[in-house]
Order: sequence, then structure tokens, then C-alpha cells
Amino acid sequence: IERYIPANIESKWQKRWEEDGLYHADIDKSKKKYYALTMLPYPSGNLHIGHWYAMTPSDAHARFKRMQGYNVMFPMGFDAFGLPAENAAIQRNIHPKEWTYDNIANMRKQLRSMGAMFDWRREAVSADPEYYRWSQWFFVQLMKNNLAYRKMSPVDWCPNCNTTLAREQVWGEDRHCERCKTPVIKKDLNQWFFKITNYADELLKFDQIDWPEPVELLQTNWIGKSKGASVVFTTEQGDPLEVFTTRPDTLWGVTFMVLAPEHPLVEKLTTPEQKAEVDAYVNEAVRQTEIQREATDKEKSGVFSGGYAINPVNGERVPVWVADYVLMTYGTGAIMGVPAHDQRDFDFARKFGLDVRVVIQPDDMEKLDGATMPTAVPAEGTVVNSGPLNGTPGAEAIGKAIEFIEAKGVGKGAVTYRIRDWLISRQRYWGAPIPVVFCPKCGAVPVPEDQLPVMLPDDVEWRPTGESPLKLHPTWRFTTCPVCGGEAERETDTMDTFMCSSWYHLAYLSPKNPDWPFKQDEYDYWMPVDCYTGGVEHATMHLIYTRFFHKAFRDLGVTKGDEPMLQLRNQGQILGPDGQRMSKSRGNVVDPDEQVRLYGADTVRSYLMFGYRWQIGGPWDPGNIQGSHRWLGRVWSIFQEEGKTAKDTKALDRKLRRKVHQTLKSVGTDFERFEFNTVVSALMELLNEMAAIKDAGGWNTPAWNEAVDIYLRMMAPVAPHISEELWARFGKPYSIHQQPWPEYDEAAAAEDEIELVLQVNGKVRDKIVVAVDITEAQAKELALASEAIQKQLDGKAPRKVIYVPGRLVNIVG
Ligand code: ANZ
Ligand code: ZN
Repeated sequence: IERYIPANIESKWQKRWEEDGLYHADIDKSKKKYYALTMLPYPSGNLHIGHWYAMTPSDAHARFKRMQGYNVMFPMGFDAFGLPAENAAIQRNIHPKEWTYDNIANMRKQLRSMGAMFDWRREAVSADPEYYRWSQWFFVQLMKNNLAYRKMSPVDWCPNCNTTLAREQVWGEDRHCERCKTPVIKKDLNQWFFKITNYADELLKFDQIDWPEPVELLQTNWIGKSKGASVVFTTEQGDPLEVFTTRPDTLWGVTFMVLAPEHPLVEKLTTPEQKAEVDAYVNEAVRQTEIQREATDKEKSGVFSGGYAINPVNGERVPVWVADYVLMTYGTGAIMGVPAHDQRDFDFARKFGLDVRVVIQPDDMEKLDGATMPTAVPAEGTVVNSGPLNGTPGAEAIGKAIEFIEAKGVGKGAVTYRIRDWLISRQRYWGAPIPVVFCPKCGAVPVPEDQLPVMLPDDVEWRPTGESPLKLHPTWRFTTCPVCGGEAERETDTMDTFMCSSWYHLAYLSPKNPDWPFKQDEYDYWMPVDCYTGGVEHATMHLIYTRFFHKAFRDLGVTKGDEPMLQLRNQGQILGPDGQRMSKSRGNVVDPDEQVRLYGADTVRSYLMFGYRWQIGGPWDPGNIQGSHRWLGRVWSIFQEEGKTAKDTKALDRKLRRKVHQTLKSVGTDFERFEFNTVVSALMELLNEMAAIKDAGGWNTPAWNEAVDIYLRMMAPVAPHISEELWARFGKPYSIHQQPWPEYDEAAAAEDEIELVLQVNGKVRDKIVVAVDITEAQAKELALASEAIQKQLDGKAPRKVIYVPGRLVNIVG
């Protein structure tokens, strides 16, 4: 038999499958549908090994589902808008569109080399006008239903380049511009937001979906729901100063208050003596990111405003400070400082010499003393030093405090969330234009649906000029108002690309549909997504946005059901052979194209499934991929080369069938569990057994032929090309990828031998292999005949012999 040469078979089958439309997924109501979705790539230029690692096991899983009888759709597309296209275009001086579409053309080819069951007719590219027309349409619906609104919000701004910067363009501790190294400042711009906060509570519910726990936890933290109270203090000038606290039971322990530097009352509260210091502090603080400001290991900083506020529970006058550890974007942007029981407040108080007053005494601790305690004590305990609340046990304290402030009319129970509304405005060129027209008379007007898409013009100056590129176009922004027909101007910002990727799973249903974002019958048949695979790095942004999007459009009658994706599975990451993240600068990048040239796509697929626990990943192993290649080579020769057939093959047949059906069972469950490594290792083990049986004369029997048949089907999802080739060579009907998953024969899989444990006085002394149907008398006889047992008994007769069927024999001496 000739050697296994993947190049001779892989492109041949890929071509045939494509010509036959083998992976076309069409509505077929006689079958149960299965929508398998894997995260679409950004067209960065080349597929990297991470794409293969995410996509080919996902493909194997989808193929397995198809063999189980599901009508499977497994589409692919490109998340084609975004900043890297602009950066690359600036560097290479080519148009972002050209760069993007060249990359897409190249990556399409690379994706085809995987031999995946993508239905290319359903391809969706988010930068196509047929696609972003609907991104804009979704925007318009949100706007018309008060789920999109405009508000002033800060952006990072480089005062030297005179431009807004995306998050990725701000670098370093000092937050400087990536181009000119000037420290960035914040600047307020009018920007568009989606009201994701309306859905905060619903987004916390995961009971309808099977998603990995870490993702649910990340989303839960991102949403950050906190229960407590809002309490209204009063400044000495008489302004209400509201705080959010999770611990209203500590209200009597307040010794100061802190405002976020951006808080609107800072100016009013600041006394003339303190003004210079406060101004300087505020200017510096607003430049930092929230992450920097919240870092708990950061030395606390702040300034006294000179002003005071009155604590509504006891009438005390407390100093008001300004400090950057309080964020304007959370709660009310102001806090009550309770240093005895909150560590951040404690650090602040010790640094600035403010009082520390104990109001909670944990029952199992010595009496706390504010002057000497080394840290805050956040634990529960009995309320002390708190007037009407004194003596309240810990468990009741918060409830009682809320009753108290509500009765007094100075506050109420409250819930707050960390999640903010989704800011979708980008002052960038390469994105979907926000479909809004500003009219001096009518205000912000959505572009009428029959005028969509608002085309992104090609002829713009996309090199950095200091302005939003669409603003500089000589004509594009000037238009007429859709309402009054008067002169008006277009919104010149484009949409966050997460908007485009929030609905791409709907675009696949019927890309380029003329009158609705999708064909309704396609939606009704395929949605929701049954299985979604991709990287855990999308746990918060994309995976929250897409859930929000689905829920918002459910409420607008566009989508159905509560969740877009029922099951989510995350792959791990492939590292370089050095165990480090692959990167060009480290020179440890493995190019999948080269691996395919060396070993073939089937080997690369098999290795990526065999070499790692998929959900974990690990370093690339050049030796191991050769092992996977050898495995396929052995399948090739062991299945095709002639062997010999013994006269009596009964025992061999029995043994072979048992192994085959046991493997079938474990491979099936492991596919379901995304445990691809044990799928492949079980197949390798079965191959070894088959080789041994072939050598012993078990070749070309009905059992052998059944084994080959089942083997190829089990292997087909992992290595689709070689399976198809061998399947054809054995004269079986095209295509193996249309065959059902093999049927499991439980009787064949049953063991006919079991292991019995032999004990003397309860201690294990030996183990013997016996027939499954052994009688009690036979078991006892064999046990007593064991050398190890005889040695233990040392010639004495046993007092008693106990048999536990199928498990053990215990001899009592
Ligand atoms: C007094 C207090 C006493 C607090 C105590 C805690 C413990 P979570 O759980 O994250 O919701 N806080 C409120 N708004 C803030 C802001 N904008 N920036 C920084 N911190 C803020 O935290 C809620 C607690 O964080 C609130 O309860 C408040 O401090 C602080 F023993 O109020 B607490
Ligand atoms: Zn108008």
C-alpha cells in the first residue's frame, strides 16, 4: 500500500464536498435542528493556531451532532470593522477597506483548508453594506424605543494629536498617546449609549442556559449588584448629598465623607483657602482610569474640600474630602467614610489623621478601640455607639438601620449596579455610521428605515488629522432632515464593533435578506443557538452585549425566547513550545499553514484535539504532532494492508467487538463533554487492540469489518479527509459525513470477566480475574486456592468465607 500522503487526498475531498454542497444547512422540519456557532474571526491577515484550536474541535463536535441525526448549521463569517484596520492602513498606506477585504480573501482560503463543515453560503461580513444596513436598523429600533440615548461622556483625548483615542491607543502608567507619547486628558463629548442597565437584573439569571461557571461569575461581577441603602446627608450650604452604602448599620460610625473628583458638588463645597489644592488634585485624578484609581494596593490620596456635611442620623458635622478612590461612575459618586469598618476608609483616615469610631463589636473579638486598631474590622457584630440601634445583633442591624432612616425620611433601602450603559459611539472611520441626523429644528432624528444603509464613504481622509474622519468629508455629513426637510447634519461617529457582533448569529440565518434582518422561517427553525464555542476573554463584553441585545429585541418583538445561546463552551489557549503566549516578538509563533503543509489538516486537527484538554490548552509540542501524524499513518496501513485470518476467530472476534463497543460508548460521551483528548486517545488505544487482533489472525472477519466501519465513523469528526478516503476505498457509499453515528451494542461491550478482590480478615491480599457468571462455590474455591491467601492462612482452616457477588471474597481466619 502506498504511504499516507495527506496532500493527495485533502484538497480533493474539500473540492468534492464543496461541489456537492455537502455541508449546506437548509431547513428540514423532519429533523431536529442544531445550531452550532463558533466565534467569528477578526480579519487580521492570517489565521493563527488559536483559530484552529477554537474552530476545529468545534467543527468535530458539530460533525458528531450531525452524525447523531441532527440537522446541523455551522456558519462562518468575519467581524470586519474595527480599529486594527485603520492602524494597519495608516502604517501601510492602504485603504482600511482594501486591507480588510484582502485579509478576508486570504483567510477564507485558510479556513477552507481546515476541512470544516462551514456552510459558506451563509457567510456574513459585518463591513458589507448589506450587513451594516441591519446593524443600523437595530440601532434605529433601539433609539425609537428609548433604549438608545445621547449623553455627555468623557473620552480619552490627546491634546497634541488633537484626537480622541481608543482604549487600545492609550499606554502606560502615565496614560500616554501611542503615537506622540503625550499624556492623554479626558474630554467630554456627546455620545450614544444603549440602556443595558434596564436588563441588569435579568442578565444576572442564568437558569435557562448551560454556560461555564467562570463566565457566569464574570458576568455577575461585571453587573455588580449591591444591596444597601441610599442616605441623604446635607451640606452646610443646604445641598442634599446622597451616598450609597451597603452598610447603613454603620451610619453612626461616619467620621468624614468623600466625593469623587468629578462630583458636581466639589466646586460648591470647596472653600477659597482649599481651592488651589483641590483644583490641582481634580485635574490629575480625572486623567487616570478607573482601574488605576480602584487598585487597592495604591497609596490613598485626597484633599480636604474645606466644607462640611450633616449626618442625618445624629446631626453630626463631618468634614468632606475629595479623593480618587471614590468613583463618579458608581453609586452616587460620594461615600460616607466609616474607617472602623471599611478598609479603604481606614487607610484614608490613618493617612490623613481622621477619627476612627467603632460602631460594630464582633462577638468573638476583644473590645475594639478606634485609636489603636491596626486594620478595619468589616465583620458582623453587635451594634454599639449608635444611639437607637445599640445592642442590635449583627444579623438584624442593616434591616433595622433601613427602617430607621426610612422612618426619619432621610434615606431608603436601595440597590445599585456596577454595570453602566453601553457606550457605542466611536470617533473612528472604519465602522458602521450611526444612522442619525441632527436637525436644528427637530433635534436628533433617526434615519428612516427605507434610507438605510447610511453608506460609509470610501473617499475619506482616514490618516490621523485630529478629527473624526467622517466629519472632514467635504459633503457626506450635509443632508436634509427626514422630518422637516430642512438643512441638517449627519452624526459622524461610527458604532462600536461589539454592536455588529451582537447579532451576527442572526445574520447567518439569511445573509443579505432584503426586507428584514433575517428570514422569519429561518429564525423560527434555527434559533436559539444550541452550542456556542469561543474564548473566555469574551465573557463580559461580547457575551453580555449579545444577551442584552437578544432580550431588548425580544421585548420589541423581533427575537423570541429569553436567551440567544443555550450552551457555551470555552477553549483554552495554545502557547508556544516555550510555554509563553505566542507572539511575533518572542518568535514562538506556530503557523498553522506550515503545519498543514508538513502534516496535513487531519493531523493538525487530531493533534489539537489529542494534545490538550480543550478547555485548558497548553504549550505546542512539535514531537506530539508527529505522534498524531503517525497515528493516522497507522490507521491508513493497518486498515488497508492484508492480514491473515485464523481458523477459529471466535475469541478474537468477541474481544474485538467488546473493545469496539466500549470505545464507541466512551467516545460518544467524550464528544458531548468536549473532552476531545480522550476521544482521540480512545481511538488510538482501539487501534492498538485492532493491530494485535489482526496479528493474531482476527483480520477480515465480520467483527473486523464492523470494527473498521465503526472506527472510521468515530474518526470522521476528528479527521474528516482520511476517513472519507478510506471509507471510499472500502467501497462504502459517499459520504461518510452523511452516515449515522454507529449504534452501540451493550451486550457486545459487556465484560465477560471481572476482577475479584481477595481479603483475609478484611485486608486485601490478592486479586483474581474470573468469569462474570462464576458461582459462589467456585469463587470461594478459587479464593482458597490463591497462593497469597494460603500463605496468609499458614495451614490453618478458615473460620468463615464470605462472598460478595461480583466484588470480593473475605476469609475470616
Ligand atoms: C459605608 C461602609 C461601611 C461601606 C462599611 C462599606 C463597609 P460594593 O459592595 O462594591 O457595592 N462606595 C459606594 N460608592 C462608591 C464609589 N462611587 N466609589 C468607591 N466606593 C464606593 O461597595 C459598596 C460600598 O463601597 C459602599 O458601602 C461604600 O462604602 C463604597 F463598613 O459605605 B460603604
Ligand atoms: Zn428637522
